[in-house]
Amino acid sequence: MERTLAIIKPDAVRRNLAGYIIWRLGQAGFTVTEMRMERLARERAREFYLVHRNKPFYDGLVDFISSGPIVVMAIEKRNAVSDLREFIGATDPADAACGTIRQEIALNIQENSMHASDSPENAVRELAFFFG
Ligand code: FUP
Repeated sequence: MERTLAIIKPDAVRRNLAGYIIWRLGQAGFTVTEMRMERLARERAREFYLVHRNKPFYDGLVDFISSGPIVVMAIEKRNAVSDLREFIGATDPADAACGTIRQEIALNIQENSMHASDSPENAVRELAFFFG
């Protein structure tokens, strides 16, 4: 079993799609072991996305992720990290494969509905960031 972090982003929460996404996770064999709805303060958002601090989209990303409630989840499955990345799809919904969450519901490259840790090391770090 492997653990990873998933976030349902403000664009999806705002459109009442959180329940649908959680249902889809269950159908795909992911187990939600911890879950909380919260609104990220700007400073927490800046810290979470620190690796992107020099990217041109950093300020917009921080504004967006702190613009409304998110749902943070600890997810468990065999190969959870890579399987969840596959489940959410490519960053830009225009490039996301058929059947992925981002292809189905993301609005654009910024408002892309979900986050998933991109490596086992980042999964450990991001789980600690939200769940201690
Ligand atoms: P991902 O791991 O698929 O979420 O994508 P990245 O780590 O590359 O980017 C993190 C977040 O930054 C994305 F989810 C959305 C945002 N982003 C933009 O807003 N514009 C870009 O050009 C690239 C990423």
